[in-house]
Amino acid sequence: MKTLKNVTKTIARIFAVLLAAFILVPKNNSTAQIHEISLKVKVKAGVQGYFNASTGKLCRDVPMHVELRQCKSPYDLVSSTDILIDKNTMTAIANFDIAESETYYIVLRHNNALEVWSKDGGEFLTAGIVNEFDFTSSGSAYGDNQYDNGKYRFMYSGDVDQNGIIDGADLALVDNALTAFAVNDPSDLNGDGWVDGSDLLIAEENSTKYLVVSAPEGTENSYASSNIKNLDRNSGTNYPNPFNPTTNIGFNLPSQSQVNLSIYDITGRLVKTLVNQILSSGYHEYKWDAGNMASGTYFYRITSPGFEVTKQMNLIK
Ligand SMILES: [Ca+2]
Ligand SMILES: [Ca+2]
Repeated sequence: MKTLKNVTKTIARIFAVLLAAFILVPKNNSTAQIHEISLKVKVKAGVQGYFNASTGKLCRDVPMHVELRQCKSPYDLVSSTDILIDKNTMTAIANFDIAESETYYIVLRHNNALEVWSKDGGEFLTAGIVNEFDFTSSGSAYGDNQYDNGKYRFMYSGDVDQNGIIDGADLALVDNALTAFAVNDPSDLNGDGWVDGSDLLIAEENSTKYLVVSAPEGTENSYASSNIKNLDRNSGTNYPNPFNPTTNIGFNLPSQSQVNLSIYDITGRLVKTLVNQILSSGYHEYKWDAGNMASGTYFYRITSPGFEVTKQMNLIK
């Protein structure tokens, strides 16, 4: 009888513990689930020149910035993250800190490639699962502005200054980096670790095609504002350098602002002010004619509210 009582007690205790666990566990799970539900997209993508046809793989892991943008004008940024595309699988999972199932544009950016938007109309992405989007298959990019190597489609290489156009300014950056034997530089257009003639060839080809970002109409402002991070690093470039007797100094403005661009000699003396006024957003370029100046090192300084850069250039007569 005593034993039966004990057994009943024990069973009652087990029930009590189970009941407590049953009450507590769902609470904990539901809290955890709220944080665990996010929007995940497995992205397949590559950059022109990074694909090694003999191995069938990218030549290195590729860092990318991924954005989700609204599907309607003005295509506002919803969320963004950075990913590292695996060179073997050409994929990476972008984990966005939002949980709304919705139709979005997926936008990819790489530090030397032309920004690419996903297909016209956007993609419906579901929170809580791993969605997939393949940028390497035919017709997967908005405007289809990708390089086709016969097997995959890749983001065009060559937009070194990240202003949305592959042009002479980018070509000059690659040329300068090549002359300086730069390593681990954004001008390494094919991702093999150094800047050489093969990179110059890609820049030359793409800059003569006047390649620009293909994006829905009305995205200019959002493109510029999301580009600020890259502008700080790349803004202000002159070409040619060294020069005789003229050189062109180019820079990007994310928004309309007051800009001063001035030239100084090696002693810090102001030589010339090329511009000192309010300029519209976008790319600007000014020519400096140093025909009456002596050979030597000069500096140009670009100042704008919240931004200042000083760079060196050499006049060799
Ligand atoms: Ca460019
Ligand atoms: Ca290279």
